[in-house]
Amino acid sequence: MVLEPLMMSDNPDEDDKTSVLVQTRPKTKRPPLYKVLLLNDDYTPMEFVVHVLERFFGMNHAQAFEIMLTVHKKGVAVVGVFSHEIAETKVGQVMDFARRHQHPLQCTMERED
Ligand code: TYC
Repeated sequence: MVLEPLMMSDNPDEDDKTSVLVQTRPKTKRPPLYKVLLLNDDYTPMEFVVHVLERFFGMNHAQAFEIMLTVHKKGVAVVGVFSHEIAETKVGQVMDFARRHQHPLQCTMERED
């Protein structure tokens, strides 16, 4: 009977084909953030938009009025940045509130890069 020699290298990692990835940096990846956007339209009253910004985005009257005017003039503005879950909740609250008052106000969310 001939016995094949069992070869083993000095480096134990070369013997089995499974390998372990060495973690170089500690993984501290933060979850993505989402911008909540308010869109302009021709019908929603300005006071209603100001109220929405005060009620759902915690703005004071002056801040809310300023952001409302930005949307009115530019067509869109970021009204807040949140986690995915909070952003979805805000969008839902605004869309629901606008629909209940029969205003065409649109609110969307967009992932931050
Ligand atoms: N453009 C609307 C008006 O003139 C006001 C408005 C502002 C509507 C912001 C929507 O997101 C909006 N009545």
